[in-house]
Amino acid sequence: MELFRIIDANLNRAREGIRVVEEISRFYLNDHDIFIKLKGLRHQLIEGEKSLGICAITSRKSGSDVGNKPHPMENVRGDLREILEANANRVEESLRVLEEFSKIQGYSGELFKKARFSMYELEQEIFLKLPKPLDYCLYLATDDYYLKQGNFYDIVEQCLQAGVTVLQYRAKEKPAREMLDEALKLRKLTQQYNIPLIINDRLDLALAVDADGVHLGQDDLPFDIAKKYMGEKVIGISASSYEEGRAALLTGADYIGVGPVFETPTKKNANPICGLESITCLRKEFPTAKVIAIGGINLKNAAGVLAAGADGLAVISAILGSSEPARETAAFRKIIGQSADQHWENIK
Ligand code: TZP
Ligand code: MG
Repeated sequence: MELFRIIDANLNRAREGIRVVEEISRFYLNDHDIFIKLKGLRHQLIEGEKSLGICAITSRKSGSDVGNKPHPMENVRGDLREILEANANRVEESLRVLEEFSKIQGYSGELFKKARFSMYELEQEIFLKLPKPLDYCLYLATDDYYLKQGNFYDIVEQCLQAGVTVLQYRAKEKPAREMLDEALKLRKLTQQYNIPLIINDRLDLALAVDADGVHLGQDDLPFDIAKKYMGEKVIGISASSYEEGRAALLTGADYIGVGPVFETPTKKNANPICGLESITCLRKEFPTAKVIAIGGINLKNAAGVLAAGADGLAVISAILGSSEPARETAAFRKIIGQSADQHWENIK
């Protein structure tokens, strides 16, 4: 019975989707109200099946279902919002199918329609409660040399306006007080533009200025200690090879900065260049990890770095050393946009 197979498949799909969303509300949000509403929705489906007066499971033929192969994108979920979106869509679509086909069975489908609208609302409610994932695509870091320039903060502001998505305060060889002053200025600017601020090396400073995250090198405080103080804030780790990157991701780093990928004029005593291969290997092994490339990145090599699998470009001199930093920033964003379009084309 084709009709019953459709109803069975969509009841299952809706139940499964609701269950996934339920787990987000229960374990990530600890939100009892939403959890109960979702549970109620699942029970409504049982009522719906009863109203149809059928026992859909008897018509199931999963093995011979021509549509039982998963879509390749089902294996890729970057964050909680993507899981929510995919599963809420699944529920909403299934409910629509149930509504339509139950009419053939002589049932109004009203219950499924109501459930669908409840799901739209719940999806939005949960979405707004989930933490916004960081966009690492253009990660600008500072350096002592540029910090000394008289118009430094104006330049940073222009870059934030032109499309920098994360700012890292990175300064070496400076008294803590001076670093605090500089970091506070950047904190103010980044808050104004709603851009996350990450502090390099120093956990104490990250906490002192209430930064969005800290970036730790291999010789800085270990991840576990930083985690104790940073809680849900971002912890990034530097990696100069595939092995270091892998270890950092397995430890729990929110993102890794891999490099130097090319020769860099900025970092003294930098590790030997690690090339793009390490990025490609890390991307293959950790499809959803945030892998940011650093070291010698410029407008000429940016597209290649992204094609190798980087989620973001961490840049110092190409932007801050440019005669027109804002224009350079915008040019980076253009390349990043084109690479993203290309990426989706390749997946299609
Ligand atoms: N870590 C590895 S390379 C590097 C850091 C901090 C410097 C990157 O600067 P630039 O000017 O973008 O090469
Ligand atoms: Mg460091």
